Amino acid sequence: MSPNYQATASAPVNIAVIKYWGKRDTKLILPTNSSLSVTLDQDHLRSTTTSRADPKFTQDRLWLNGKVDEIKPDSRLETCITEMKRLRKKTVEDKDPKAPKLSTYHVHIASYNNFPTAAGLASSASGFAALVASLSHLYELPVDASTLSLISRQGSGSACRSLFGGFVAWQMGTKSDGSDSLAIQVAPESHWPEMHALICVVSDDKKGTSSTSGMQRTVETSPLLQHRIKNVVPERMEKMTRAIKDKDFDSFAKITMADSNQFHAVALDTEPPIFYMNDVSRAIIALIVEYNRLSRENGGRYKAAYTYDAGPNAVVYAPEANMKEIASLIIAYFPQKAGDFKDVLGLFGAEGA
Ligand code: 2P0
Repeated sequence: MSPNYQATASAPVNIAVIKYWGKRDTKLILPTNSSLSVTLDQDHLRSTTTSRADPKFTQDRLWLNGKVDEIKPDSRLETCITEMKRLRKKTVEDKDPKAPKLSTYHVHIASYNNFPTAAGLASSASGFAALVASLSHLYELPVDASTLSLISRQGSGSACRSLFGGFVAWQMGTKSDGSDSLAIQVAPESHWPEMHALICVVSDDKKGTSSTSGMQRTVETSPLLQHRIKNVVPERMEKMTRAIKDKDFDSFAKITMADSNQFHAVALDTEPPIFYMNDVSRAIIALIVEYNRLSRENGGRYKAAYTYDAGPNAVVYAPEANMKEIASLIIAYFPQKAGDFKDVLGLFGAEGA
């Protein structure tokens, strides 16, 4: 009987507070700017992936939410699997002649998301992070999460950030081979446990313009993106890193909302224009703006920060103490079915990654 080579890992979604939008290399997935995100710790928003290697398998195969998904030649999936096998050979088999030659076996991979895919909830981020984390366990790779992020990045850019918990930066890097375009942890979740996120599912329909094609249209046509890349993001990355290290929610909130606004502005500046937010998204912005204005007018501080990705759903970051009030306000103004709002308690990273 042959030994059982199998491993399971899970990874959560991350929501950027400084947005990635645009590639300078579409094959290697190298971004036009650095980005920074918060990894959400919640059972509702995770991908869980099991990988198995067996000399009897005749090809690599993938099941996504129980359905066979073709691994096309030269696809992002194939690239990630090939790169993981290469890393197994280089870091384990070449060093120890007795190590099983798992890099020569085909793999079967089964992955599940427990939330709607492609609704602007970053399913590709958690999906590719869980895939790479599970293969890393299977292959017992002696490498750190930043090294794995170089590979998950080639599955989906934002996936490099989901290999860490807490507050995570994707450093864009400058090299043309992508070897310095990786994720690092700015601070673990335990650094700022009061930070919570409320996900407001405005719509779980599939989005109209995919991030991959939308962002390249922006690169090709938006003059505003060039301004953002050169003059805006580098300073924001520094200020946001400082805000997180200092647990300065006022600065965190200001930069988060400004960066969400500018991301949607560059989408609108694209030819033809891209609209991700809808009327409900904009009404939630108005509510958070008013909530902050009332607090600040009375000598208080920012109490909440909204951010929107490539879809209409709102994510509201706030100190835990404000969350009940914010959820009540949103439910009062936007009556919904129970379960549409998910208070994401705490922050957490890919298990064992
Ligand atoms: C982000 N988004 O930083 C930004 C904000 C959407 C808006 O990363 O082509 O799915 O696979 O690298 O990672 C969505 O882009 O695109 C994204 P690919 P990805 O989270």
